[in-house]
Amino acid sequence: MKRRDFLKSGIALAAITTLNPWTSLFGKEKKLNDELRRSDFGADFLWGVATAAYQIEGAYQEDGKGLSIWDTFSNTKGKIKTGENGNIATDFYHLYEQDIALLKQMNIPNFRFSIAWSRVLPKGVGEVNKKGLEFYHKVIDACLERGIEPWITLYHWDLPQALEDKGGWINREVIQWFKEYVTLCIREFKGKVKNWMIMNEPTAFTALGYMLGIHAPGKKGIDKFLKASHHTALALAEGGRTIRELFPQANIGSTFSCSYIEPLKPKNKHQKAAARIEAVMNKFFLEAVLGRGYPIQDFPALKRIKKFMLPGDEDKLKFDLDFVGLQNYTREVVKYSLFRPVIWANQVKPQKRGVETTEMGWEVYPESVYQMLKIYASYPEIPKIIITESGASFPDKLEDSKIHDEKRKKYLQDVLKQVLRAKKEGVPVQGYFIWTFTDNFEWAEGFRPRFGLVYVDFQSQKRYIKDSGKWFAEFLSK
Ligand code: GCO
Repeated sequence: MKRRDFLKSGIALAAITTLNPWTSLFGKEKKLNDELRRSDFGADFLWGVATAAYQIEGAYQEDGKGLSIWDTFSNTKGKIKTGENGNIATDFYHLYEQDIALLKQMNIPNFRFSIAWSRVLPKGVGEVNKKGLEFYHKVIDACLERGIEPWITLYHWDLPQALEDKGGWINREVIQWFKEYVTLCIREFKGKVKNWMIMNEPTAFTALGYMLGIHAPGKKGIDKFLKASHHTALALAEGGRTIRELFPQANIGSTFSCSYIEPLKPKNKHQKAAARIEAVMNKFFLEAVLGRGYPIQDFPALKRIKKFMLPGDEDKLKFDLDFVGLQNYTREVVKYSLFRPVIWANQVKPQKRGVETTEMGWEVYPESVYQMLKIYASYPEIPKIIITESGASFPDKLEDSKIHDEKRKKYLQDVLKQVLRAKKEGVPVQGYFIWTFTDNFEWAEGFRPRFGLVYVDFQSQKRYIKDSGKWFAEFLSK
């Protein structure tokens, strides 16, 4: 049955059940075809929204904050597609109280945000900026006063520029620098915050920032990427050990980007191409922290990373996370390609496949999250999965102070059905955070792609809850 017919038959069934005295018999079917319910996921399931400091805070030079690589990058001509920058972003630095009140109004019980390293340590190491720490205390307190649980990401891509000037992730000393920063944050906030994520999507920031040069700091080259990646993987595990040592009761995770990857056709050359892409996109950092090493078997060219490894490093890559943060937006279809050396693989763009896409050009494919949950669940080392990001950008139109974002609402509902499907099959998925709370600065894309449940007029900084946000608030209220 086609999807649309399936929905139609659901409506018919629902109509019958309201007339029929045997309603309870139909209860199950009705539920399947009807709206989702929060209770379907169980009382302990975590619900939240996710954000990142650079994308929302603004105040990029206020109260002693040092510059980060994203401040430099977005203020460099030609780096951001729209010519915009994140200097003001959604001005969360000044509007946090109002935004957190809005979270409460929308019944959102968990709030994921990140700390800007250069706000608390302007030079990355050394002198501490008290005002920076104060700001995060205020944000945390504003959450706790309203019964909202804070979830903090320590590194969401905004490396202090002062550290980049010394080589950034390419300099092995970064492991020590990161440890110093983690130590400061944990000591400062452990009395108030239990949930910590060490890093956000290491694959994305190393590949986009150190291989392709399209994100900060704009560096290019395979060796730069591999070196930065190895140091990132070591810093991730070292960060985890540091938190554990200072705060044994902490709930420690890290977040990973992943896309369900399928070969164009079931032919050996395409399957092998898909495996190489999967090794880089999905497995690299995840398998390293799980103690499996780098996925060199799937992609032999990755063995070049060994050049940057010292004796003992293999063991240092492992850390036992309490939860793995799964972040999924789409799937990729991959084929063998003669024209892309080293990886010998190419993505078959959704536009070529004639499928529906989001404003980011990503295929709308909610089942990807189900497939990825099943894949994560097949690693015995993963104790618990939390979806720490999931969402979609579609063009939004503000009309009469309203935004009828049907596509986003449907996308989120379809994804949640897939999450529930996996959960019912025994996948240990225990939470779902929507990317994102308010529209914000979408990195090199500028402000154009809007992912929020809440619309932001970037001129006036006024917020309007979109229909998707109203639906989520209502869903959470039951
Ligand atoms: C990422 C980041 C977010 C993005 C989101 C939409 O995954 O890239 O965590 O900062 O804004 O994914 O692209």
